[in-house]
Amino acid sequence: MSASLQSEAIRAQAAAAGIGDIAERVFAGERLSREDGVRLYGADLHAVGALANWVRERKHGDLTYFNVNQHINYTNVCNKLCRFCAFQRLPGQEGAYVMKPEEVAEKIRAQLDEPVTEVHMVAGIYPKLPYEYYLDILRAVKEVRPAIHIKAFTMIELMQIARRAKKPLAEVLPELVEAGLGSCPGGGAEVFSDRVRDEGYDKKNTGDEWIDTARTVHQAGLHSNCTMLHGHIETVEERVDHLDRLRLLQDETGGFQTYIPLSFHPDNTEWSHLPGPTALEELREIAVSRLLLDNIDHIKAYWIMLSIPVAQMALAYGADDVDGTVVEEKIYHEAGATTPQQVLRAELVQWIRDAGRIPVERDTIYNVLWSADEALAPVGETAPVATV
Ligand code: V47
Repeated sequence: MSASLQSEAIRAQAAAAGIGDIAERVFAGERLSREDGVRLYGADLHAVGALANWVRERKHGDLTYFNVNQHINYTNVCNKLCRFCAFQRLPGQEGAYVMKPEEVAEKIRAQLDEPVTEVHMVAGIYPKLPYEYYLDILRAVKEVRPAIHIKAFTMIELMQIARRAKKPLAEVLPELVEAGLGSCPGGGAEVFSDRVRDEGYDKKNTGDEWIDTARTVHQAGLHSNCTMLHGHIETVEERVDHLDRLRLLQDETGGFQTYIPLSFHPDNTEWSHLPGPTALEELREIAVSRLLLDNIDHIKAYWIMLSIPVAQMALAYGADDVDGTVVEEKIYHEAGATTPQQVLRAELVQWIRDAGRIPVERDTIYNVLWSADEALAPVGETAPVATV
């Protein structure tokens, strides 16, 4: 279908769904308001999805990004007692663990035969861990695999690390970078609303503190991602407020690379009576975020929590990234995720192709390493990266 026929079809679909005015603003490249955001949550999903897909294709065409990564959760000990979390353990509780730096190194060593370019390292908040521990685990990773990009520490962990260092975060970040930190993941943001925080995670830092920390990270020259944990007790207005606050910080710093809607998984949590989002709600979350977050380049459909079929659908509802090979995932699997712990690079490539998109292997900061699109990078069946 030609581009103008496509936008005519979307225009008609949007008009029938009562969001014709929003579609016109999207086509004109205008920023959508909070009120528009609330309306998008109430309108026909497929009309919202078609509009989001139009934005996705204008930004990225059919390109769909993935990476070859590995997750390490260095401790599950945590003092935040978040009601949505099945991963946390108290010190001494059965199943509680803290990895020694050598154990972290061993996890990296075990993947040396794989073309891994990123380690994603997040964990609970265990106040007994000294500042040096965090530097040591970064160094341990780099010693085994010097070229790997370390994406580590949520804003919540960074606040804890600075507390232990007894220094402002702005002074701590260069030391973490010196030890190997490359960028920061987007977790720990949950929903910024104080109401939701009071009910669900009142020991966690506030939304304002999360935003201030992300600002400091970006001002230090580091990129980060951002997230929202949706599908529990939050309202539509609270979701829109969360997205708007991310958008405002992005206007200021430009430091966010990717937004990832995280679908709440209820099993083994204090919120196990809640159902969690349906696949349709997950697709809407992807679509609304693509439309509201006009200043964030990428929207990630994190296959681990969505399932591969829903992630494939999400590539037609606004998402352009699917995360990576992962290897060993604990946070969602403890909370009932039934997806595999790992997919192979070739499988990721195939299912992106099966969804009608063009797979592009990226590094953490979106340099293209390999693509099925010859114009971007050499075509080949394996990534041309030697990361050891
Ligand atoms: O902060 C915890 C969430 C986050 C549950 O930056 C849960 O590329 C659903 O942030 N159900 C950590 N979600 C993971 C994270 C992440 C994941 C993938 C990619 C990136 C990235 C970041 O997971 C936590 C919390 O918001 N979480 N428990 C649960 N039961």
